[in-house]
Amino acid sequence: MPFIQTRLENHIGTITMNHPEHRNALSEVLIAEMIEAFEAMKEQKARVIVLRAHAGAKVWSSGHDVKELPTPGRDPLGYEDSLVRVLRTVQYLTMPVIAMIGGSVWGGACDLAFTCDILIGSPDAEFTMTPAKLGVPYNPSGLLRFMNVLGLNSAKEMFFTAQPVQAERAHLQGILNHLVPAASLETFTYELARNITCNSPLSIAAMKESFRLLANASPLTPNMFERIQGLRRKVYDSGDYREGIQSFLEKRPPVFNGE
Ligand code: LCV
Repeated sequence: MPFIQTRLENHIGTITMNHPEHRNALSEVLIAEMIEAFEAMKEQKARVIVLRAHAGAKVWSSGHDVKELPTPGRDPLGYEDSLVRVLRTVQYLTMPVIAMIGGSVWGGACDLAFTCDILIGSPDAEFTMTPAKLGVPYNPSGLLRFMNVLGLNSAKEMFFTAQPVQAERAHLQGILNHLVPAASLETFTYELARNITCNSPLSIAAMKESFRLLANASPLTPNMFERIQGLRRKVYDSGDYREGIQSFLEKRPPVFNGE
């Protein structure tokens, strides 16, 4: 049974995450199917893609598959990590991706949703950024994305508290482009998607890539990059990182001692 279902109608692609048993955890298998689906939509000249969870999902996605996080000593969000690869796929797609969100969104799934171009949510949507709860040092490109979407202080609060941002506040903070009643989420989303399909795909593709380049245009000297990597290595080499994963697997709250 595929973890990803796809549909393409009138230039509107739909990619549905469908692994309810594991709350749509972004496992390597699910992500491989998702990347394949995005690339197929590009081949078939979709003009816009809707990324959603299966009908009735209480959890849009529970984020990176914790059971697939590497053992301490290896970067948990390295360039070739499957989550980081699908984020790049979405960014480099020439057509807009709309995240249609009902239910809770966790960790790397927040980054996946924020990497989409437009987010439309229902009142039960909520966003929780979990690295601090797992002892994971989030990566610079992800931190920059949250800074761009939320602004520095709100991004810090989301990462430092690991507390959910509910739909209302997510809309106020600009995470959600639109907050609509659950009953009209699908109609509203596809109406907006249809709008996009009537516009020039060439113009949109050029503007999407320009937005990407401008949003990432933060000068980072090699020294700055190496300092960040050194800070991150200390964390993913730590007992806290080990404890974060172990506590999840043992279904108990983590006990961090900062070493
Ligand atoms: C593996 C899972 C997961 C899962 N991985 O259902 O951003 S970072 O840096 O933190 C990054 C590293 C990241 O994204 O990390 C992952 C962050 N995600 C989370 O912390 C959310 C973890 N999941 C949960 O808190 C709960 O599963 C929620 C609240 C999403 C749903 O709770 P619910 O009671 O409905 P269960 O917890 O019973 O989960 C059902 C099954 O899905 C697995 C979970 O282990 C369980 O499997 P078993 O039935 O085999 O025990 N599962 C859920 N999320 N991210 N596996």
